[in-house]
Amino acid sequence: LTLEERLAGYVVEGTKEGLIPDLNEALKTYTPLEVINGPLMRGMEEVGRLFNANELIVAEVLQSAEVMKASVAHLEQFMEKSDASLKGKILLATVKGDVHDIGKNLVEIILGNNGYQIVNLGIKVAPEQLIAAVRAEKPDAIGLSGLLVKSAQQMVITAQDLKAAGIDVPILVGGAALTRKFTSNRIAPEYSGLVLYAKDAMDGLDIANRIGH
Ligand code: B1M
Repeated sequence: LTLEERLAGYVVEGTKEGLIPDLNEALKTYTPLEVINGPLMRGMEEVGRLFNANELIVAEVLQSAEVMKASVAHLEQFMEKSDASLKGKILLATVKGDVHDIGKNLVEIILGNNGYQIVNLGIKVAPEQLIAAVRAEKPDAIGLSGLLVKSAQQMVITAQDLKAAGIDVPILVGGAALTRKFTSNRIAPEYSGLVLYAKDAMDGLDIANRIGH
């Protein structure tokens, strides 16, 4: 197997045996983000496909998630960090009903390494919890993540609840179940502030940088 195939394979198989040496090997050719967005994400896509086809059970998908998390944790130390002064504070949350947090935590790393102060509220964050956090933290933006189809709908509800609470801080949304179109047609009309869609964590950073200017 090639190095790239082995890296995807660790995620698919849910095994860490040999993972770290291969990640280090990959860093000779690729940047940490290229390793994540390339072979590791391809592995995750395959996990999603196999799970959909009933060829993997949830416990196995969890092991794959562990491998992804361990890889990201290892690669993080090699990522470029900007020493720019603080650009702003961002609250991050996976929406109510959704436990997927690998993408959100990647967003935390990328934004955190690039001058943002991140308050990560975790998973299954209900609108009332988010509203309380916005009042306490006074963030410059709110980042919402969700991977389930029902999470896209939950983002609409969350936007409505934030608006009803008088909040108009820019919202950055992302996650596999969302699209730019859904964001502009369904979420944005329910909110009084900006609602922006990010397709991945780097896109999220670009958008956060634009909000600030
Ligand atoms: Co779940 N799951 N899962 N799962 N899981 C999906 C999402 C699914 C597509 C798999 C499938 O069926 N093919 C499917 C959703 C179906 C749907 O609604 N259409 C699914 C399902 C059904 C479920 C359960 C319901 C299964 C069950 O219990 N029967 C259950 C749901 C529980 C719940 O949430 N209430 C469940 C559970 C789990 C695990 C716990 C086992 C595990 C999650 C572990 C964890 O996160 N700690 C898991 C996993 C790992 C997946 C897949 C395989 C991989 C997700 C992932 O981590 N990808 C996923 C299938 C897939 O996506 N291939 C699947 C890697 C990650 C880096 O990508 O999060 O998309 P992602 O983030 C990307 C972008 O989306 C974006 O940036 C990142 C890349 O840079 N992004 C943002 C994300 N958030 C952002 C926020 C931003 C900006 C960008 O700004 C704020």
